[in-house]
Amino acid sequence: MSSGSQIAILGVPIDLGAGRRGVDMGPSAIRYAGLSRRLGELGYQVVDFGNLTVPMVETTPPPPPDSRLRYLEPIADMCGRLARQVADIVQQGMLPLILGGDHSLTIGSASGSARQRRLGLIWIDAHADFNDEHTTPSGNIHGMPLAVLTGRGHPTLTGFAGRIPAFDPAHVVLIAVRDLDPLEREALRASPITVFTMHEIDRCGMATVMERALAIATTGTEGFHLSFDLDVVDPREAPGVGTPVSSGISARESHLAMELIAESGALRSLDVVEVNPILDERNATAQLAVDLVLSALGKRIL
Ligand code: EXY
Ligand code: MN
Ligand code: MN
Ligand code: MN
Repeated sequence: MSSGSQIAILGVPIDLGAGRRGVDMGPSAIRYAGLSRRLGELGYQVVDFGNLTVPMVETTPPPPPDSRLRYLEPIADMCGRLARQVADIVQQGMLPLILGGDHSLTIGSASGSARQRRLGLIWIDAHADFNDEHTTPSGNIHGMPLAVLTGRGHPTLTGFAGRIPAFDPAHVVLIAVRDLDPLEREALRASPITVFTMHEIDRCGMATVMERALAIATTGTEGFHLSFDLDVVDPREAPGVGTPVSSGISARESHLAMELIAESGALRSLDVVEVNPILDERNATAQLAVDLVLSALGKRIL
């Protein structure tokens, strides 16, 4: 992706997939932090498509208390519309930059980006998001998108890429995970997905992990989709997230990951999700999200 190319911004203020309200304000907080202006300063042409129309919790019938797929229908509808719009953006030769909103949206964004091409997937997140309706402890669909995209998901949520799975697990990498549910852990260990937990990052360093991850996501593919969940960053530096987990990666490690992604030249689409500005008095987390997007799109210190 070189500057001068066109970036298509699309907000998805969904929070039905999460267990806590607030991430629906993520797209506004990220725009407020100066995303378009700063992308323009980097030399990109920016087209802001506004926000996808999504249902609100206040106007959506609540799911049964014991539901293991909370808000399944409205989330599946959102994902279908999002996948179509992202596929159109790709067809127009622009790079999709999707702003969340909870992580369920990536079922649609990544599927839409992969519709006409075989992509790898790099998932940077404190969580694996690898639950399905049989393993979930919460029923929240933001804990399931990686399972759905790699073929383990409810039929209503799969197929938005025009094939199942949307991504070959052999080209999928999960980075910086540190919070796994017991049944989710078993499923992940049995999966071909490559997992670099916080332990591997501590032992080998982010540069080595990213070099290995980029090789997996780009060999035999036409590039990759990046899904970056802001809760991967240590909550002391990114407090404004929906599901904070202690002992995360630093903002600097996050920048290094994004700078190496930019250097690969293989980034085809990205989403930044789970920004919850009500938990953040200075909009610092949204500001970090913008800084990291710029690093992923080629901003250099020197
Ligand atoms: N693993 C837990 C669940 O499935 O409910 C928590 C998931 C949090 C997901 C956030 C978006 O990363
Ligand atoms: Mn996530
Ligand atoms: Mn997460
Ligand atoms: Mn292959």
